[in-house]
Amino acid sequence: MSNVSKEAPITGAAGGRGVLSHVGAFLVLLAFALLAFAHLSNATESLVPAAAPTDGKTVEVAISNFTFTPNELTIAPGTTVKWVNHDDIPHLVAEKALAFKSQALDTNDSFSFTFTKPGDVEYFCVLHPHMIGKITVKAAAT
Ligand SMILES: [Cu+2]
Repeated sequence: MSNVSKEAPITGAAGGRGVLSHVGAFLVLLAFALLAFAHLSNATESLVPAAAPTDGKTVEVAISNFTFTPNELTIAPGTTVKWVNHDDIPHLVAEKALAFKSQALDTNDSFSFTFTKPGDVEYFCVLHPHMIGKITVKAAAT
């Protein structure tokens, strides 16, 4: 009877694993830090003029915290702008020279106006005249 002895498998690499898992943990932490930073950057985004002209569509302007958002807007002729009041107090949207004027808008009330003529339109809140906004009506480039 022969006693065959098998050699144990070599487990030399085991020593290095601790270091690798430390590096891995560091990378995970770094990824979280980057994500958190990206999130903070988004939170500081401000009132940017809204994007592409739309034709024959309705674009919404939110009234929130005594601010029109977006407060500058470029649209194509034929676009309807719909103001929606998200505040707990009434607001009243009017063109600077009163070319249009809403009723007093309670919470979640809205007012819509369709802009047909190219040009700049400035508007404000009659109840809070420091609330202002601007709409540029401009035909899309062809
Ligand atoms: Cu107001």
